[in-house]
Amino acid sequence: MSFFKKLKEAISNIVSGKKNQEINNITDLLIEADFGVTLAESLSNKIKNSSNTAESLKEEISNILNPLINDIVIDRCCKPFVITLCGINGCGKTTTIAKLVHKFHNEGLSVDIAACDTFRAAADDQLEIWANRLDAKLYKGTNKDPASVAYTAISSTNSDVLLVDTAGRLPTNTNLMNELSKIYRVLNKFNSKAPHMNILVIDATTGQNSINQVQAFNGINQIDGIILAKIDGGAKGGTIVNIANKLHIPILGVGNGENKEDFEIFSIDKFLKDLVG
Ligand SMILES: Nc1nc2c(ncn2[C@@H]2O[C@H](COP(=O)(O)OP(=O)(O)O)[C@@H](O)[C@H]2O)c(=O)[nH]1
Ligand SMILES: [Mg+2]
Repeated sequence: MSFFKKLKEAISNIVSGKKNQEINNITDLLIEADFGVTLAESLSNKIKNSSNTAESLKEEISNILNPLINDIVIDRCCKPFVITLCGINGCGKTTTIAKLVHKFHNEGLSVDIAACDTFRAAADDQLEIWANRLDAKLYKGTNKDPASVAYTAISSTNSDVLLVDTAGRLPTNTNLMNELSKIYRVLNKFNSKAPHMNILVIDATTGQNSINQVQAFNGINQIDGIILAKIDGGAKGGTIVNIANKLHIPILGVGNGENKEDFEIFSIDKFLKDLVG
C-alpha cells in the first residue's frame, strides 16, 4: 500500500474505533514522511481528541506553513537586487537559477547571472547553456576565485537582478564553506545591502538531514528563504513542515521539474490534499 493511502486509512480508522493504535500509526507515518519525531508526536497529540482527524491535521499543518509562504518580491529600488543561492551539491541550485531568470523576465525585469560555481568546469557549461537559452548575461571564470567572479558581476551589471550561483558543498567542508563566506563578503563590501536575498535550495527528497543543512548555511550567512526543489520526485514533503516549525524560515517556492517553467509558489492546499486527501 502506498504511504499516502496508509495515512488516509489510518485517519479514517480513527473514526471507526481503534483510536490509540491508529494515533500511534499516524505518528509513525508522519515520521516516515520526514516530519521529524518531535513534530510528528506533537501533531498526533493535538489531533487525537478531535472529532474530525483529517481536518484538524490539515489545520495544524496549515497553521505552521501559512505565515511563511511568500513569493520572491524584487525591490526595484535596489538595482541590482542581488540574490545568492546556496545549498549542497546537486540540490538544484543551477536549475533553480534558470527558473528564476524565466520568472523575473516574465515580470519585466532584466537579469544577469554570476557563475560562482568555479569548482567544476562543467558547472560553467551548464549555466552557459541556460544563459544562452534564456538570453541572460553570464559572468564566469573557470578555475577563478569565485569571489572575484562575484565582484566582477556586481560591479559590472546593469540589470535589475543579479543571480549568484555557488558551488554545492557539504557544510562539513570547511574550505568550501570559507569560500562561500568570501563571496558574501565581497558582495557586501561592494554594496552593504547585498545580497538582498540569500536563498537556500533544498532537495525535497533528502528528508531529515535538511534541518542540519539549514542550520549550517544559516551560520555562514542568514538564510532569508528556502526553495524546495524536486517536489516532483516522490518526496512526502514533511521536511518543509519540520523546517518551518523549527526555524520559521520563509518558503519562497517549489521546483517541480527540470524545465524553466517548473517553478511555483508553495501551495498549502495542494500539499495537504496530496498528504491527507
Ligand atoms: N525532477 C526534478 N529535477 C530537478 C529539479 N531541480 C533540479 N533537478 C535536477 O537535479 C539535478 C541537479 O540539479 P542542479 O541544478 O545541477 O543542482 P546544483 O548542483 O545544486 O546546481 C539536475 O539533473 C537537475 O535537472 C526539480 O525541481 N525536479
Ligand atoms: Mg550547480
